[in-house]
Amino acid sequence: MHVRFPPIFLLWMLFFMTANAQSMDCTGKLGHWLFREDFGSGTGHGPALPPGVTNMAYTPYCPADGFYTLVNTSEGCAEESWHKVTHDHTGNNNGYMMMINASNEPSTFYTRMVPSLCPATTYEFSAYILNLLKNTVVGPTVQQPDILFSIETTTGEVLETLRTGPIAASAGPVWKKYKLAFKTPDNVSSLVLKISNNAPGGPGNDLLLDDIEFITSAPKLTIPTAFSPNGDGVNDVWNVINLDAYTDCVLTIYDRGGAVVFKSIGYNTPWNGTRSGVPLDTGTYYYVIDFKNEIPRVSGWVFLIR
Ligand SMILES: [Ca+2]
Ligand SMILES: [Ca+2]
Ligand SMILES: [Ca+2]
Repeated sequence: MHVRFPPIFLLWMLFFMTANAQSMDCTGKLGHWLFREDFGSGTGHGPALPPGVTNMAYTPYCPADGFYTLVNTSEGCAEESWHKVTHDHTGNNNGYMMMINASNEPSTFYTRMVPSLCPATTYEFSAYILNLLKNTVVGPTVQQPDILFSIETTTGEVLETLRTGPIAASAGPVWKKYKLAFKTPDNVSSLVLKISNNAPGGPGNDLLLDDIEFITSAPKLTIPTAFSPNGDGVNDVWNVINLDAYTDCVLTIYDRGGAVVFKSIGYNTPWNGTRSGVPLDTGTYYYVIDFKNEIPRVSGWVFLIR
């Protein structure tokens, strides 16, 4: 392959690039979505959740206090005070979301075992919440949702929590993403997610929940834009931090003429500025990192200084 690249690399020289990508799973393969609850799709109200997932009561109608349902629209429910939400979080017109009208007592409204996690590994949990209440609904008794996400072991040990605080009502419908990172203990591969409402029911405290996800955490690459393989012991190799975690990745480095000067599967041995053992000249070189999965490629320029 022979490609000429524009000399825009100068702009990047003193900066570091970073890229988010997913980490390995237990077997050394790069990770994917581990768990996703999107509540399915269909017409009309969706079915009740499986036993044990919620302690709220199911209704195939607009939920009163203490009830939940699955809907693909909020149309027809409390239109005076609730936002009209005509599709789920991902924009799927038939996609369901969980519609919750909080119970009078604060309660855990979603509990789910998340199996098949790797021990001693960092994960990211996220979920989307929409406060159904219009901000024109005011009064001393009006409540806003105040949600607690809790990641626990199967024996109830709390690993990490995130509390939203009162989610302010807005003029129009707004999905808010909440996320937290946590690390599994050494010998733990199943966790429990609990989502609780800390505020009482009654007027307000009505919400939509959608797209609950667990993904392997993204070890951040730090990519130096320059290195100096001159044997002085300082920056003599191109040390792309965390790239060695991506054992399947393919790193290819080209000279300005587009010829391959270095290629590596994984990155156990950092590039030392040579081509087949012959030192390369001072100059800019172009790199492409292909993770060999759904993570987008990363590319850019690196400056070799002698
Ligand atoms: Ca959905
Ligand atoms: Ca309510
Ligand atoms: Ca050096």
